[in-house]
Amino acid sequence: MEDDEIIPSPTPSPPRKDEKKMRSIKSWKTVLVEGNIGCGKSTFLNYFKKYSNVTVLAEPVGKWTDVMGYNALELMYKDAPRWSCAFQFLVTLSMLEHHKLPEKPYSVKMMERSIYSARHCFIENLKQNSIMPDVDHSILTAWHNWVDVNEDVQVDLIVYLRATPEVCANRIKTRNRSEESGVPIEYLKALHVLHDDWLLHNKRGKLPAPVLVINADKGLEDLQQEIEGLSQDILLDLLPYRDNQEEECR
Ligand code: TTP
Ligand code: MG
Repeated sequence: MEDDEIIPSPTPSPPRKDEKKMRSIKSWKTVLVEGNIGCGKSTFLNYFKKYSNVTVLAEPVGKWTDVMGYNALELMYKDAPRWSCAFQFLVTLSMLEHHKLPEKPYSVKMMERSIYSARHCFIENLKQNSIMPDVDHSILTAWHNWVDVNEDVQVDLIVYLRATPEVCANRIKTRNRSEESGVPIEYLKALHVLHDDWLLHNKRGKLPAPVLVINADKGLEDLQQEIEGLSQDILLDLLPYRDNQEEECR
């Protein structure tokens, strides 16, 4: 039996009226920044903070390390079979909060990660290695299926910062987040394969948006020029949306 069949998916409800309207006059876009732990997502996002029409939504790791005084990230690393389900619910909630933040007209929302990488990389890894109990996985999957069907999560571009696991391991070591001190290279290798399967090889179903792959083995400082060009593309690309809206207003 497929996991997805264990708990039946809910009946889809029609999109809300205002969501329909927003879609027809879309003047904003959402960009996801994805890639392995330590590949440089936060550094990449920081670069875009200087643009007034870009809203940068960094991953709220601080919230995950203090849930009413409990460090959920640390608990997950110390005892994944016990805590990974709770932790992944927390991650998914954080991501959904970011996906659903109201958009500003003529702006770009850039998010570190998404509900998609939580599902297709981290939860998938926990399942493939039988770390998360089946019942936990089934409930989490049912919840993700419900979101897929009922929430209007729009994405326009995925930037995949692709770095080799060894480079990520070095960066994790340098930044020294205490919870990650025991992260083994095998874990990074497994996540690397899962990111590739999802974003390069289309093994996890239809992608929500086109993927732009950046070789992140080079330090992002060395990629400055490439990122500069990319930022112009991302920002200028809003113009067609603006034209569409003007057309509709006529
Ligand atoms: P990342 O989401 O990869 O963020 P990062 O800040 O480490 O990446 P970068 O250096 O590129 O900015 O991981 C944050 C931590 O949360 C990491 O220890 C892995 C963990 N995590 C999960 O366990 N499950 C998840 O679904 C996600 C998104 C993160
Ligand atoms: Mg980060």
